[in-house]
Amino acid sequence: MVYTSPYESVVIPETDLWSFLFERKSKLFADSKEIFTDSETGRTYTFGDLRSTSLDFGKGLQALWNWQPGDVMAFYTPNSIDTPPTMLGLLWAGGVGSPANPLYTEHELAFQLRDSGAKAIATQLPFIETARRAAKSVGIPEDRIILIGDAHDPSGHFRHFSTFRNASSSGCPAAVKVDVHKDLAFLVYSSGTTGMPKGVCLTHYNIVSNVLQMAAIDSLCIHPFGGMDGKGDKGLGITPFFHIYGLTCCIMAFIYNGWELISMPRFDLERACQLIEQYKITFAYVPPPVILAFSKHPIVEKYDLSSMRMFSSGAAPLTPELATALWDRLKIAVKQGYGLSETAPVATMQILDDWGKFLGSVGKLVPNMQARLVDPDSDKDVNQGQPGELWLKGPNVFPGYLNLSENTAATMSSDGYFKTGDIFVVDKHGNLTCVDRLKELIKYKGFQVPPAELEGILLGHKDIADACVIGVEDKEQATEVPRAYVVMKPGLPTDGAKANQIVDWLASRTAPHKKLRGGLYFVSEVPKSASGKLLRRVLRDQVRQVEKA
Ligand code: 4UV
Repeated sequence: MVYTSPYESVVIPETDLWSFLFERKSKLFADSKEIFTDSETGRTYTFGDLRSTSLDFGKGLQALWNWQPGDVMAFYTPNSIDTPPTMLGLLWAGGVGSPANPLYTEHELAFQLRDSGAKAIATQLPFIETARRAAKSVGIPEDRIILIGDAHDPSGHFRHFSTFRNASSSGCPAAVKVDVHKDLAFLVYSSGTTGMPKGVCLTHYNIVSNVLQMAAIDSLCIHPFGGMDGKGDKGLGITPFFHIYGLTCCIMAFIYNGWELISMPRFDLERACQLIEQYKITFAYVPPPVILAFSKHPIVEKYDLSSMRMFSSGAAPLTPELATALWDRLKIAVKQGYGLSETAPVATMQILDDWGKFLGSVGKLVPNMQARLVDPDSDKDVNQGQPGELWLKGPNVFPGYLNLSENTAATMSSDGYFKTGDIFVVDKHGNLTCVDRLKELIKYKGFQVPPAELEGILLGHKDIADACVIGVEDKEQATEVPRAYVVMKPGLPTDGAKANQIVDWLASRTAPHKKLRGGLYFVSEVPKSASGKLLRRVLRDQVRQVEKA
C-alpha cells in the first residue's frame, strides 16, 4: 500500500536556492528583519545584510578565484553566523557546499575533502591547523583556506571572507544559472545503510522542496509574525549547521520564514537557558539528549523559560517518557520529526496539536511525499500495523551518492523509492513510529557513527585480529553509544587495562562522538556469514536479549 501525505501538496518553484530565498516576489518581511544573531557577541545579520554579503562573497569568488559552477567548498567550522552568507554566496556563484564536523581529525577531514573534490575550505582561526594539514594532504593550496567568524589571522596569511567584499564589482547580476534538478547545492556526508561515509548529493530542488514542505507543517505550529510576545518567533540555534538538520531546518528555513535565530557556537545547557530568558526564545530544533537535559537538569530551575512554546526533536528516537517529562516539568511541548541526509532531511513531522496525542510518533509524511512499508526480505508491502522498512518518494529525495552508482542502486527500489533502512509502523491516522533500525548505523546524540569506519581503524591496530562495532542503548543519556567486540591476536592480554588502552587509542584517531562509550569487550570470534560478511545485527540482538533478561 502506498501512503500519501495527508497535507495539501505544495507548489515547488524551479528556482535555485539563492534566488528562492532572496528574490521572492512577495517578501513578507523587511530587509531590516534580523535573521541570525551570534549568542556570544550579539552580532547580527539582517535579511538585507545576508543578501548583500552573500552576493559580495559570490562575486569575490568569481573575481579572485575564478570559481566555476560545481566547484565544492568545504565548511569546517562550528556554528557561526558567517556560515549562512558564505554558503549562500558560494551557491550564488554556482558552487556546492560540503559541511564537515569541526571536531573531525585531520584524517577524517582529509577523507571528505578528497572524496568531495573540495577546492577550498572555509574555517575559523582555532581550527586552522587541522584544516591546513588536511588541505596539504589532499593538495588544496593554503591560500584556498579562508576564515569566517570574528577572529582574523593576525599574520594576514589566511584571508578573511569579508575581504572578498572589497574585491567585488558593483551591480547585481543574477545567480549563476543551474539545472535545479541536477546541480548540487550541498554535498553532505552520511554512511547511508552501510559502510563508510558517502557524499549525499542534494540538488537545489531537493533543498527548496524541503524548506517548503517544512514551512507547510510549521504554519500549523509556529506563528511567524505573532509569537508569544507579539514580536515574532525566535529560535535557538543549537543544531549544528554542518549537519543537514541544521543546514535546512535552521539556516534555510529561518531565512525563508524571516525568523530570528540566536546562534550558539556549541551547546551548553546553562548558556541555552540564559539565552532563552534574555531573548524570549519561543522554539528550537534539537536532538533528544537536549530534551533530556531540559527535562532533568537542576540548573534549568534557575531561569525563566516561560517564553518557550515548543521544541522539535529529531535525528534520533525520542521516547514518550522524555516528551512527557519535559511537559510535566516545563510545560513545553516537544513534537518529533524524522528524516535523513538523503531526504534533505525532513520526511515526517508532527504538528504541535498532535504531539501529546501520539507520543513517540514522528508524525505524518510532509507534503508531496509518498511512502511504502516493506518486508525487506520479500520487497512486499506489510499489512497495516505491521513493522516494515520505510521507503520514501518525494521531491526532497536525493538523486544518489557521489561517484557510487552501486550504492545508489542498492538504496533505490525499482519503482523509484528510497530505502531508508529504518523500520516503522503506521497507525490508522497515518502517524508513523520508528521501531527499529535495519541498517548498521549508530547514532550518538544524533551524530552518525559508522561502525565500518571504527572497525577499519581497529583492524589497523597491531594487536587486533578482528572487530565488530555495534550500538547499545544508554538510557541515562537518551542515546545509543558505540561498543566494540574485539578478537585479539593469539597470546595477547585481554584484561580491562588493555581494553581501556585500545579505547583511548581509537579515541585519539576519531572525532569525540565516535568514542567507544559503550566499552570494548574481548571475544574469541565475531559473528560472520558463510561468505565472511560481518553480522553486526546478530551481535546486537544477542546484546538486547541479555539486557532484557
Ligand atoms: O542522515 P542523518 O544523520 O539525518 C538526520 C536527520 C535529522 C532530522 C530529520 C528530520 C527532522 O524533522 C528532524 O527534526 C531531524 O539525523 O541520520 C538519519 C537517520 O537518523 C535516524 C534514522 O535512523 C535515520 O535513518 N533518525 C532521524 N530522526 C529520527 C531517527 C527519529 N525522529 N527517530 C528515530 N530515528
